Amino acid sequence: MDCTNRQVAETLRLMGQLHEVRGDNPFRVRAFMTGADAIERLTRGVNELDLEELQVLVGIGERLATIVLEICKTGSSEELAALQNEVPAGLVDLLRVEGVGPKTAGRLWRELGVTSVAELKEAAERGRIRRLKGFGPKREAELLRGAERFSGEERRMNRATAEFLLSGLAEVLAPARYVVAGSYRRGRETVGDLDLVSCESPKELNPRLAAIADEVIEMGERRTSIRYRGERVDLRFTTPDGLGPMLLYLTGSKAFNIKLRDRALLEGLRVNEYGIAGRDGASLETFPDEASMLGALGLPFIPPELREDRGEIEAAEHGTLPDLVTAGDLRGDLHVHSNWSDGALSLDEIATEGTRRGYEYLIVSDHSETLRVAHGLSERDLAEQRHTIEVINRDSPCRLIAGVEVDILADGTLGLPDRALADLELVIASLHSGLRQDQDQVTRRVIAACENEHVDIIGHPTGRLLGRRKAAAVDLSRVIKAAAEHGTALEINASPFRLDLDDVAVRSARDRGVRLSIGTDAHRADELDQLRHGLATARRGWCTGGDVLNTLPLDRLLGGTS
Ligand code: DGT
Ligand code: CA
Ligand code: CA
Ligand code: ZN
Repeated sequence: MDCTNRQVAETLRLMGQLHEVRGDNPFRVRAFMTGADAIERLTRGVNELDLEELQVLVGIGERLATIVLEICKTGSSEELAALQNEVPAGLVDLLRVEGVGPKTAGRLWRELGVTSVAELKEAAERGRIRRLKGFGPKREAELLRGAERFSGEERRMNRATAEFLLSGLAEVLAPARYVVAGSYRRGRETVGDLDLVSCESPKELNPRLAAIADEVIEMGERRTSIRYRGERVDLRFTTPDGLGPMLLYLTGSKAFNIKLRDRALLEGLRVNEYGIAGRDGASLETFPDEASMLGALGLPFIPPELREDRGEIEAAEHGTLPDLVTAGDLRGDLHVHSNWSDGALSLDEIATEGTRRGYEYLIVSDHSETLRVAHGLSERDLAEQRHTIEVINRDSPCRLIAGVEVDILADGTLGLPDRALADLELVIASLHSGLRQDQDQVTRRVIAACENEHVDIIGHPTGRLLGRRKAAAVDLSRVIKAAAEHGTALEINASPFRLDLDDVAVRSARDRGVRLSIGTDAHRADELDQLRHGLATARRGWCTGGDVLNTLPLDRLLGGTS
């Protein structure tokens, strides 16, 4: 199993949290947490290290190093399985509620028997929490608010978690063939549950799923649902000649399916997950793939990212579907941090990683000095960095672009003087502070950045962190208008924890002629692979190659935007 450093770190963190929920030795809890941090900071892939290297390079003890090896190999560990067995699954959810740390979760569980968010809410409503030692009515109200807010979006997985679970499933299901459907396949920024379609026999797959399930929700010949690492996985069984309709159905979205079904009904056809039947219900026609099924309905293939009933069926009818941007169109990554600020990679390593990926260019966009927590760079640092970049560019096939991610300060000015910005090849301006300002104030700041002649891109325009921090109250329609007017690009930050702008905003930006810039915001090598998440969001926003800055050749990128 090919775990990324982040995945291993997240697994260790989960183990640390579960230990803490149990009230285990605080030193053991700390060991998991500091081990996780160290692995995230590693510049090498944790997969490549052996037991001894792990102890030396990561600075962890032998016991933890053994667990890391086990996670790398199997995606999980026996100790984690034992912890999950003991701690109710709902407690992991509870940890995601604002105001609930592992200690609180553990006490709520042991002292009040609370094992889920719903039970937390109930306990708070009944005034049971205020009676716990050290809690009180104020804390109770805070927890109640947290539990109430923990709805919809916050319960959804980000794409990194979804992919981690999918790689675990791939491991146990191999060599069986199956297709991932649902919102994951449509490229949604967050995923409620995982949906798979397989043509293999249930006899073959069901026992393997049962073996890894936290809980079997349903298990049968046609469908199986399990809970795996706390998340739901739905699998539908079909045959190769019936794969088309099943995949089309399970990919959704629901709104798309309903529109497709209603449209077919007008022509006397009945569509379901098994195929197309005449109105009399006579014979059912099956299809081996989606394209042939859509063709039978008089439609061309519609890319999954568009299937949201946002006009794509009408466009398909009229032959006006957009020619969506593809991975092959992207020439480079437009948001990367180096070890000059808070990244792990040296400039040399960034150039090597870019070359390895076949990129034409990679930006180096470190923070400006106003962002102290990230060791931001001063005007002088940037000049020095620029010099190093020029030396590397002499013999690097992948050209480094001298850029910066400058702060949009709370008063609307930028974290570096114009003089410094003018010396750079590409400037990203981002909000990192004052995210709670009122709508007008925060919107004016972003617009002022759009208006600055040196700013090329607005980075992660709303500042949201999926499931963790709400977007700032930025009025995107005003920002889009200003960006169109001044030729400023808006970023699709490709980090699976951000995906900011989102698909809907991307669509309205491109409709108004604003270019989108896809940047991974990578701080480590493995994060450079996040570009694909940003690409999915661009495609969901109906972007063609021409709408995306990263498709421009270097000379046009630098000449045309600054
Ligand atoms: P999620 O899991 O909330 O991120 O979103 P989806 O789209 O993966 O939704 P899910 O897992 O509930 O269902 C998978 C697909 O199954 C969905 O995209 C479309 C189809 N589907 C589910 N429920 C219905 C329904 O009531 N009617 C129709 N026509 N299709 C449905
Ligand atoms: Ca789903
Ligand atoms: Ca589902
Ligand atoms: Zn940033």
